[in-house]
Amino acid sequence: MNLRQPTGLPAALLGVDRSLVIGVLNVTPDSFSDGGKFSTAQDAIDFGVSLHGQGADFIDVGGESTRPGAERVSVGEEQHRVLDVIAGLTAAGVPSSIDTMHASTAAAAVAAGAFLVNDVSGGLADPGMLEVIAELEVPYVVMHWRGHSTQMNSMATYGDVVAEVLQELGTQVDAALAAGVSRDAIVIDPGLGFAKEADHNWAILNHLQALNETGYPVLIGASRKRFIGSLLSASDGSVRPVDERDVATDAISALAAAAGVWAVRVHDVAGSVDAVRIGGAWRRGKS
Ligand code: PMM
Repeated sequence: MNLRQPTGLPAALLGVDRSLVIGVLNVTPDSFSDGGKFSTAQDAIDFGVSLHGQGADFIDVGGESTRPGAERVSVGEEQHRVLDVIAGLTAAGVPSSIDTMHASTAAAAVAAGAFLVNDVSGGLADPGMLEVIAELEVPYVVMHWRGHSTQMNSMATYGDVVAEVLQELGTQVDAALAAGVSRDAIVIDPGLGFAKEADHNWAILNHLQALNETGYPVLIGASRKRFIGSLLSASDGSVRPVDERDVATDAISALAAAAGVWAVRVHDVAGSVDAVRIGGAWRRGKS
């Protein structure tokens, strides 16, 4: 099927001919769907190992919540949360990535065994990030981003959201290339829910082909997000609760895989593992 892949993947992932499933492991007290879940690093490691056992290709470890309104955490606190977890996953043979906007956390996480840096600010939050990524020579997720969680809701204004996200992502990618990041290491992500209202997210999902046409592997993070909950509101108008959004997330994983994305980032791994296989067969027209 020849889905695009960044360079620098662990050997076990190189030959995988379907969209990858990334398991979310937030070691935070306040993430919107899974905050406060672990009381020790070992609990978090065990959960990551179990997600891998369910078929996650790798585990994305984050120590700073990015839910709308979230306050920043210090670099020290972030590293205290994530580094032992990454080291533990690495020791258990589970590939991991680090979800961080801090260059020093990216470097420390890679030293602890992470093979990819997932930066939801796409290089915009920490002026040192792009140089560090260029030095580390790891795959790097550049996500479309307009501002921090405390302010991003007020930044969700677009004329043509697809064109503007592509154009702004292009600027972020150009900055990464100018800093020496290899073109082949870059993954792009439209940043669903980040400075985007529900219909902005749906418009982007309706145009995944335009993201693919950039030539970069595409990552989609829709899992359990509010735009799913609001679409599936009950007749009394109440938004579908976060823990009842996994079937809908699986549907998005199938459709994203059918559109040829490189990876989906999800909380419910087992459902999306099935979903990307369905989407892959749909795309190929054969099993
Ligand atoms: N979303 C969240 C966190 N990290 N990373 C990428 N690349 N793309 C996303 O859409 C994304 C992300 C927020 O969701 P969470 O709090 O459930 O992790």
